[in-house]
Amino acid sequence: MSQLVQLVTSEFANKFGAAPSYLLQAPGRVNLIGEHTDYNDGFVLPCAINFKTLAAANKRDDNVVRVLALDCDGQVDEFSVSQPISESPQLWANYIRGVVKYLLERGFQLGGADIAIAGDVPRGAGLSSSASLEVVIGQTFKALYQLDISQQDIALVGQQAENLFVGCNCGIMDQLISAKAEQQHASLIDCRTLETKAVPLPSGHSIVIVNSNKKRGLVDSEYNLRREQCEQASAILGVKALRDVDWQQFEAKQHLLPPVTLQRARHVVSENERTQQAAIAMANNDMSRLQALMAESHQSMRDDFEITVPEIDLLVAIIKAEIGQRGGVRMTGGGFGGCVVAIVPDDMVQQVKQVVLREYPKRTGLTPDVFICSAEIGAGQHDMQLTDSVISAECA
Ligand code: GAF
Repeated sequence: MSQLVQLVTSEFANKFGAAPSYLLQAPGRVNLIGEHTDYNDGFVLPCAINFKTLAAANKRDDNVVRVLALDCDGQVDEFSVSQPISESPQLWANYIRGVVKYLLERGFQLGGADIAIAGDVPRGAGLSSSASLEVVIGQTFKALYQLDISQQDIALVGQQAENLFVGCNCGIMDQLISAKAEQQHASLIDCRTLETKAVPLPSGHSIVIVNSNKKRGLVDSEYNLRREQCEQASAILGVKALRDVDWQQFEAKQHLLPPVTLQRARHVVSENERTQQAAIAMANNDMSRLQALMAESHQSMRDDFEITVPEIDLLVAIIKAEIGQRGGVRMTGGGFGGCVVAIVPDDMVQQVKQVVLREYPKRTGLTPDVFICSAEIGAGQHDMQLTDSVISAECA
């Protein structure tokens, strides 16, 4: 049994006085390309990773939900599904309350539950620890009360909780990939239709994620501001969303946009095209094309969308200098710190790791975490006995 399974099941028993009958999991994710395109109805290319949130759970006979958060100093939240669900002063608890509230609003009949939660998705790193928490809670109530709800709808409920209850206007990418990912594949997601297409990862390459450990500031306010700027651009261009503008149309109409809005729109329009091309390059194992697209994506996030920070640009430069044309690297996630993702030839992984561990601290005073990741399956039941690959994932 893995350490994480051991922790969550034994602490569940200590707290609630019985062994859990259910164990659910939902993974974090890394986005390979397609940043800030999801809320513009565009395209993204993420995969789920071998870091996840686990929930051990039992049904209760009453309407009380009790949640033990093992990653938050064992704090407990308690609320009732038969009373209006209000905000908790504990931030983590609102992800849970929000999901339950919107499940109830969709008409699902829920009763009480005892739940213990623990995970190993690095928090605040842009690897979707929040989405994995929302999705595992949706998954838990689906299992406990045999809800007839699709993985897609669990993702939508998670997004609703984050938008309306927690207050971050995120798109659908993180929840959808956590709920629906396929093993050893990335997913090209059309965020308008929510259609997903599995894309095999390039053979002979590994996904390397480096957490800059640069503390992220103002993430939600800057994120929400970017979203407003994109909406302003689509209003001026007379389209429903920036997804509806291709590069030619953008070039013809860009003079209508004020300077900053123009930059934001240029990122989104070009990123949508890059993302679709990257899916083709990946399926064809065309690494030289993929690396060029990832490099352009990073540049666009740095110069037009202005969501990178110097530490992230430095990590990208260090890795790029090492892998050259043989792999791709870019910032991943919402921005303002967090992680970079690299697709690295297997025979260069250790070398890249060593260079990052040597050079990055020297030049920033920060210690990075290097994760060599696999692409994992989306949320569902977790085998109580299974040895968890999460724990054996290689972490620097
Ligand atoms: C965050 C959001 F939650 C996603 O919806 C997405 O917009 C991403 O930032 C940027 O691509 O992870």
